[in-house]
Amino acid sequence: MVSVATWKLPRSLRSQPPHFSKSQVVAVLEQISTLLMLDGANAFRVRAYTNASRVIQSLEQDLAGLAENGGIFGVKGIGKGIGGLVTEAVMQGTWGGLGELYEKIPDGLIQMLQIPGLGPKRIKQFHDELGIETIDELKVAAEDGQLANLERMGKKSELRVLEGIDLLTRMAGRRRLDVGLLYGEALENRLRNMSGVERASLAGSARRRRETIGDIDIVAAVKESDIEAVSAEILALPGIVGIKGSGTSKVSIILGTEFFENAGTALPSHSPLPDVKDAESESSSGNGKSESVVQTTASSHSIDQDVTSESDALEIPAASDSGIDGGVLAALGGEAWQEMSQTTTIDVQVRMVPPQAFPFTLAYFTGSKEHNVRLRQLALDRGLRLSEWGLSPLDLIGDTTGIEAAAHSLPAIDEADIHAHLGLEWIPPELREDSGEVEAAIANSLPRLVEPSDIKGALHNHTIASDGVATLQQMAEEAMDLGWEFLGIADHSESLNIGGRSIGVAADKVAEQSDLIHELNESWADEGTEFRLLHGAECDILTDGRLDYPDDVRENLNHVVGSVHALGSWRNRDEIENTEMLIKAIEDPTFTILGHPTGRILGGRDGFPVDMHAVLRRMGELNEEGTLKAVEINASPYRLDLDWRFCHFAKQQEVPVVINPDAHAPKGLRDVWFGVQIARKGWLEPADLLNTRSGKELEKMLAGE
Ligand code: DGT
Ligand code: CA
Ligand code: ZN
Repeated sequence: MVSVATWKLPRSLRSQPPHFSKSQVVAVLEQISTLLMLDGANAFRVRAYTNASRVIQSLEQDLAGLAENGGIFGVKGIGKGIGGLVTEAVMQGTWGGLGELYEKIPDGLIQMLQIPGLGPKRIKQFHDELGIETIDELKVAAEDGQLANLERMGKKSELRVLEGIDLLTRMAGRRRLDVGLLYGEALENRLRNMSGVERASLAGSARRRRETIGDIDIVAAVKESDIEAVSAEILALPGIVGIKGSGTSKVSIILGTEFFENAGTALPSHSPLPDVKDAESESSSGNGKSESVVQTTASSHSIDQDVTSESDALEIPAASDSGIDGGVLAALGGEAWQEMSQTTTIDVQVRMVPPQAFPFTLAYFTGSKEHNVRLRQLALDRGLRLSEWGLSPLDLIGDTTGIEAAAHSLPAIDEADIHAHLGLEWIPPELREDSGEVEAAIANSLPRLVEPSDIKGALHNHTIASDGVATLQQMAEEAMDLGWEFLGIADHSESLNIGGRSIGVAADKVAEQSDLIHELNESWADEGTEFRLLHGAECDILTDGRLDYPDDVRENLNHVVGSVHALGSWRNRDEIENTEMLIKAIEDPTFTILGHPTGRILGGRDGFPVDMHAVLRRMGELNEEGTLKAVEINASPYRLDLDWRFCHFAKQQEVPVVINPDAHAPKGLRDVWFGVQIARKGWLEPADLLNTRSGKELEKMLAGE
């Protein structure tokens, strides 16, 4: 169920002042004002804390200094009582009698604050009038119709509460890969910079690049004598909204968005895409306030100034003005979702292990479990015991286990050494799902996986002609900055409606866009720039399997991305019929690329039922007959559709795959990085993708030459 974020007063981890940082003090004051509201305190008292929190947040002077010399009492907006509280906290590390308030308010009420649209006042009302103390109780009461009868409520508000709970439940379980990596890599970097940490690496599903992440696993090499200090340093990180446990080898915490405040160099250091010029551009949607996990752009924008462009690698477009398309937002729950995404948290486990055990522990916690089981069996076949601590000959370890048995371990500096001891090539983490990688590693036939630097362009992107925010020229410039050779434009076809509004390009306007593209291409050719725009369209696949636009409109395009958008009808229809209709669309001679094949939105909605194997088999036949039919990996982290589980099958059927960012803004092009991760996870090599062709070659392929 819902990830539990209980509120606790922070404990000081220092032996002398300042005992707490400014952000810790600000967070506590903010929490007190909410707790007071839940407690029914008078409005003046509540406001005093809210104000104080804001005032201190924007203080230019050093808070520790002001607490020490009494200057805090002269700050406008800080009264005597709160001034005293802050002084005590900073100087002595205690919080007066506040503990009582924290104890008094039931955890369930705090958790209800995570329900979008629900504030302390309402929660208090439900508590006072119906005795509701948990989200589960609230849900029952709402389903029962009890909320509607309360004052200032009604059927509509009751429904909204239910929707909010539903949304929260869906989001609470797992996080999208981009969110997981943003947190995971930032934390990994922070750990690497801690003295006492010799090595640190992300493990678990995030390292394996699953499309969603349950919790973040990180392994750190720490000598026993340093464990206490490192634990303390981890627990003092900003943005910790809960501590689930802290022992001698493991720290389990819940991180919130404040983790990214002043993150500076802690942000991800690898550069997923070729270096790009700095991020001054359009999607700096300005509202630096709305830091949020899900809108990761926003959270990294506040720190853009002091980091290199490397960090925007993991950015996704802000949902507000430049970002995800309207359909995605609607599926996620619109504004309510945006609001909630700003308070989303993620669970993290950091495991500290002796340096010599590091590669073994990293391999173990990278998983997957199924993959681990295979490796352990392989070790046993060779008379070895593989564990998270080492790889030891059975005849030496006797009855000992765990770390004791590992005293006899074969040496390993990194995972490749472990795999070598087992007679394997090093297996990239993405492949460790026990889906044939062990056999391939034994046979020395692992694929040479595609890299972000292999990418030369992408084919499905939007401009202002439909629901994008940038012009052809702006999109092209961003593509060139990424070092690409081509960019395919595929604006929506005319019958597409979102929210009752047509957002597609009218059939009689398609030729205009064609002319513009032609002109741009000529000008680049004239100046000797090796770059071209390819003109396509994202044609709606209608429910009966026909494609939108008259035939002659489609015939004049470089490529046609066929996508299903009327998800409702397709989801309410049976799999066999969906499969037939999809295949009918694909068979249209103008059809080139199957866009977001199932329409799923991660954390939002499932795709429509379809026999993807049958679809890919048919596409394979059509390719064999000489017509190019490619399948898209939609690289938006909200979609990652085609699912990686079908990539290998597409490859076997010799269906070309194309990674498409479905960008609605220039920065959206960088989502291609996520598509590359999924392609790798699906065993794909550069030759399996259209993105790795030169612009010239691709143009010919699309023309059927
Ligand atoms: P998640 O967090 O649900 O997205 O998925 P993972 O893969 O990160 O799984 P998690 O966090 O439960 O555990 C991390 C890794 O630790 C997992 O991939 C493999 C390893 N592991 C955990 N439990 C077991 C186990 O019972 N047996 C074995 N062989 N490995 C395990
Ligand atoms: Ca995990
Ligand atoms: Zn699109």
